[in-house]
Amino acid sequence: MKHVKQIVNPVLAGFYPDPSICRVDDDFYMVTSSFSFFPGVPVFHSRDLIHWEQLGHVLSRPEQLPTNMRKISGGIYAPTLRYHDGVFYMITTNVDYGGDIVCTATDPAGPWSNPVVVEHAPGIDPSLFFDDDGQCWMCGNDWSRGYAVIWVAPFDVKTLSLAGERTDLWRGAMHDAWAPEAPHIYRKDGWYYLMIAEGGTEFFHSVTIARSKNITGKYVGYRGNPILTHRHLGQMYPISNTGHADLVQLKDGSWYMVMLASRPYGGYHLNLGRETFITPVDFSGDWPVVNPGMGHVDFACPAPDLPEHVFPQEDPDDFRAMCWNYLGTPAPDGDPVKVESGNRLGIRCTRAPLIPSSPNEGVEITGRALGFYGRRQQHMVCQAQVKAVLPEGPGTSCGLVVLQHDFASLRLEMAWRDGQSVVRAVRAFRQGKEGEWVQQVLAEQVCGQEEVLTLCAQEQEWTLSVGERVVATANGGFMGSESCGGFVGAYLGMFASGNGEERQDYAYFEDFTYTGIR
Ligand code: 6LW
Repeated sequence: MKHVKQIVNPVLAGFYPDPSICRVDDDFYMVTSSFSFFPGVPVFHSRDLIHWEQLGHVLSRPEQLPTNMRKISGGIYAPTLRYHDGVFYMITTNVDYGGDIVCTATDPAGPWSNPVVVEHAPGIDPSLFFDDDGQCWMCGNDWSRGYAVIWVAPFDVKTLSLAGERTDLWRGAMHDAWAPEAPHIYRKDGWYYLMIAEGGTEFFHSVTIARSKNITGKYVGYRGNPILTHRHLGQMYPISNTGHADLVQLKDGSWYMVMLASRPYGGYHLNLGRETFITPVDFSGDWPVVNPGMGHVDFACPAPDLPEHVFPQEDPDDFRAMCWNYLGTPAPDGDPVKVESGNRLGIRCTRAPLIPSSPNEGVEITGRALGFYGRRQQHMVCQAQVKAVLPEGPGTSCGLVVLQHDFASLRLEMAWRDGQSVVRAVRAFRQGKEGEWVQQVLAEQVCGQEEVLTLCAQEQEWTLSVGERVVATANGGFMGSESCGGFVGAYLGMFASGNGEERQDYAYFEDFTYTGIR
């Protein structure tokens, strides 16, 4: 019996939503959304769809990625990655600065060009399609008329601009479908296939498809829509929210689909955010059949018949690794973070507090990065630990945080009280969907100026410790994106702040470790 190699899902664990994939000969490349985190749009590479390495980021220079650090789910929405005639194209939307933008590169590892704004392109989720005659087309969704519709227009790859009128193509499979978005066009057997997401990126997410003999329509929906959803499996099914998919055809003619999905745990809580999954597709007939014989995404699926290619992996605990992000855009020299070595960094005590006390505090601080440096939480059972050194002087604070949103985080914060250094366990949350933002001190203890801080999660049960002492425990369910909204996933990171005063003092952090169990 021939051993069939397996792909283990998620192939990108943690906050890696809205995946887009393309193939160039024997190499697969994939990008995901990144919102207000910097660098933006991570780029991944595989040769077997099993093993993936990160090559870098498309938006790796501050001038490429203006963001507002107080709009964590703003910035970069869904990207599309395509290749044509020696050039890679990444098109996405910076919802806070410019709208739809395109970057190009001849090497997906970079350098990538500075973004070019696509003028007069409405909506989000732009995609590019190169037809057999070399004509490029751009599609996206448009909400400007009070309802959402998928559109297409000719695109000039020399000027990176729209080169003709937009044509409305489809409003989705369901009557009055909610949020038709994430369009991609494919050409097969003389047909143009338009695959989209609809139902919204949460529990009702789905993938639907239509086709036409002409790229500008008329598109007719597949009677078997949706071709993928998990909404009928219930909220406790271990893989949820499947949608926002992209297809890739292999050299042997077979097809695979990448998509976002979430893993609820400790109840319907999506703390890890939307992750990247993959599954085979039978597209040998008129319409694609996702994971034939099963019809939904699973934690393992048959890998393609390709030689396995394992990549050397970076040490993710090394502060220079590509998994580390700022929230907001740093200065060209990296301020407010200075990475001194793989296991030591300083974070300057900037004016902005880690967590604002209200939605309006600090929003004017744009074009800056928060005094924060973090990496995605990728496991339900995990631990983050770091040695922290609190800077001198009243008003400074620093620590270790698990952050989902301005109003959804748990932190261990070292600070000064009456000349004495103390450590607080603080739960920041919002009272209901629209309520006030609260920072609840769960416990406070005297501590030294240098301490080892630990955040440990057993699913939704968090333990916050200093050295060998447990400071507090808390349930993390409130940090699920289903509860606090937004499009990101939890980060584990270090922070420092001058709490309203811009200071040149630095907090220092050493020997960070992240241990992920499952
Ligand atoms: C993405 C769109 C979506 O652009 O969320 O809800 C946006 N659906 O497809 C951010 O992930």
